[in-house]
Amino acid sequence: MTFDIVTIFPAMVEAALQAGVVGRAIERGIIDVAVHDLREFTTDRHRSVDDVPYGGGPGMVMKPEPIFKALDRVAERRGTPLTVLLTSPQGTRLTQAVAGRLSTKEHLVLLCGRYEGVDERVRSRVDEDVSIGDYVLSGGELPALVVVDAVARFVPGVVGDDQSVAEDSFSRGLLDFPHYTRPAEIAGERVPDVLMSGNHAEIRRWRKRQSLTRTLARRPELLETASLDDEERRILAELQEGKHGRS
Ligand code: 4FV
Repeated sequence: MTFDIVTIFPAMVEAALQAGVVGRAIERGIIDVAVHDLREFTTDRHRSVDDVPYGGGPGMVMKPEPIFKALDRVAERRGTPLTVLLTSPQGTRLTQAVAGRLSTKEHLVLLCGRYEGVDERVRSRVDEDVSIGDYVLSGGELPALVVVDAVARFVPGVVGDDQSVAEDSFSRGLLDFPHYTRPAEIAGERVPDVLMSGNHAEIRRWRKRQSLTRTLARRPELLETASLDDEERRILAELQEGKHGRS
C-alpha cells in the first residue's frame, strides 16, 4: 500500500512520519509513504500556492494548477488506480470502519488544505473528502497524518501483533477495557485481582464487562452497531438490567 501526501509543509509531515509504528513500517518497507511539497508544482517566482477568493471575503484559497500538477506527478509515479482524498471538515467522518475500507486501496493520495480551503474545481480530481472531526484546523496535515496512522494499522505487519489490531477498540465497535501494568499498587490503587489471577477465562469475561460497561456509560449509541458475541450479549443484558452495575 502506498501513501502520497501533498502539502505546503513537507517538513512537518515528514517529522511525524518518522515516529513509532508508522515510522518503523516505512523503514521496513511494509508501507511506502511519499511527501510532496506543493510549491515544487508552482510556476511563478513567488512559488504561489494560494490566491484571493473570487467574490471577495476573508482569507485566501489554494490555487488549482499546482494541485493538478502534483496529482499528475503522483499518477506518473504510482500508476493507477489512485484514490485521492482531501482532508476537510466537509468530509466523510473518519471511523475505524472507514479506515478499514481505505486500507483496501492500493494507492492513497492525501491533499492537505490550508487557508480557507482549495479551489472547488480541485474536487474534480478528488474521490472523497475525509474529516477527522467537527472542528476547524489551520491545515489538513494533521488530519492526513491521522488517516495514514489509522489506515496503516490495517496493513499486515505494520502493528507487531496483528491480534492487537483485531482487538483494537472500535474494531468491533466497543470502547477499550482498562489496561494495567506494574507496579501492582500505586497511590493506594491496586490492580484488579482478576488480572493477577492467571484465570484467563475470568480475565476475558472481566475485560468484556469493562468494555461493555464503558461503552454503555460513555457511547451507548455504539452498542447499536457493535458486533457482540453471545457472552457479551449476556453481559450487556445483565448490565442493562443493572444486575451487576459496577463490577
Ligand atoms: C479538517 C478537519 C480541517 C479546514 C480549512 C484546513 C482545515 C483548512 N480536515 N478534518 N476537521 N481542515 O479542519 O479534516 O484548509
